[in-house]
Amino acid sequence: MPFPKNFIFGTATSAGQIEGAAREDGRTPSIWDIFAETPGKTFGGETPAVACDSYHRFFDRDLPSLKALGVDSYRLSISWSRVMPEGVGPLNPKGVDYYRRVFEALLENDIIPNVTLYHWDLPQVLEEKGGWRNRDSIEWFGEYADKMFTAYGDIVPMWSTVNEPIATYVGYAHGGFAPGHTNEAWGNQARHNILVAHGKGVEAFRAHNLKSQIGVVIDIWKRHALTNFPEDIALMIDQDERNWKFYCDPILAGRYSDYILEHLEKEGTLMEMHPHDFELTSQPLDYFGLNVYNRVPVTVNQQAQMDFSQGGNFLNNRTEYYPKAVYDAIHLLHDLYDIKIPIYVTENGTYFEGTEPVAADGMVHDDDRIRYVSGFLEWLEKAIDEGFDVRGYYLWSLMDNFEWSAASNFKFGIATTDFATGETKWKKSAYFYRDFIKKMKA
Ligand code: IFM
Repeated sequence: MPFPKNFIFGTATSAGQIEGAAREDGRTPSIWDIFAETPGKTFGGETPAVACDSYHRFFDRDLPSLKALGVDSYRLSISWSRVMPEGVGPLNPKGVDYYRRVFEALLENDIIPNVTLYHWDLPQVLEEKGGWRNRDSIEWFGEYADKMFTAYGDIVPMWSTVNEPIATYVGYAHGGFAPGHTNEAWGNQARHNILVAHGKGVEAFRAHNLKSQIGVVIDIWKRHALTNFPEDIALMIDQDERNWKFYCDPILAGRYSDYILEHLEKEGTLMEMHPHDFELTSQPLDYFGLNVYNRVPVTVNQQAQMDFSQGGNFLNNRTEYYPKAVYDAIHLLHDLYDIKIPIYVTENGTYFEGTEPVAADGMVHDDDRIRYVSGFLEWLEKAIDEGFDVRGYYLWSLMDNFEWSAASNFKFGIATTDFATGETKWKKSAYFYRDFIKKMKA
């Protein structure tokens, strides 16, 4: 059976990865601007100062590309420090006006703006006050969210609070992401606080009595034990608990698991939690945003782990080709949480590492990406056929962009971006996606 006629096909990006104009028109730096300016933190020392220059090129380049693709929706995010340069307090009229023009232009072209409030780019001024590890961040985010609902509540039909809160943990516990701290307890506190902040955002949304919808975006990378040995099963359980379950449990079940509470307590990294926190984390949502890229095979056998990338069903970037990941994740949300709200696949895509070869016809023939996306769409269709309520799919990403620490080296786009000129050019996968959408709508 084909996708339902009202199924939403879209593409996704985020402010910090595409906008550039990092210090223009009143914007102050985000944690990613500062982190990337620190030597050794990103590929080639690249920063998001210019990125795809979408702040200047949205109307003449990105919007026409979205129209030509025929997407129903565009998922993008607001740069907090562009609209609120001090993180809290007064709004920046130039920043606020920019997004209003973007959202209006999308709507005029029948493209639904699906707007994420926080996609990893905390204002640096707030990081200087402790950032996400400071419980005040819950109030800061609540204020920001409230002001965005006042500014755009009349025109934005779909909102999400935060994108992939695991990135906050990585940024405070492991150092690979901004702000670059390496303290496990900080990481746990930061990820707890952002989950409560998410709830504060939902609460603010409800207070506005809007007709639009609000959700959250969580990435599920299900672990699979490579063998049935108890050690591998235990590792799988442990990693599932510390990864996607850490976020899904408080949001969908209103609590952390006993496993995680006991382990963090033992490890001395348990976060400060207040009784009201879980009422906030589990605020009713209108939809669940699922980011799904792959599964993660695990084993205690180091040799097997190393060998894992040497054979089998792999893409050119040596990641496993496992499109059933989307079907598994949808099942898991039902089996584990009995989820009753619609699911949107808010991100799915793959990357090329390095310089993608351009063929004699001048085009990037990214057949691996087409294979990957087709596979995921097939499994998604199967889930829908089986009766699961999935209403949309967003391909990551509209164009090559600033892939965080990997900067321009990991290319997730269905269009190339010339970072020197700001020119973008469709890859073969963009034509594929355009034709696929057309066929589904026919
Ligand atoms: O580019 C990121 C995005 O910002 C969050 N989800 C995963 C993507 C690919 O790594």
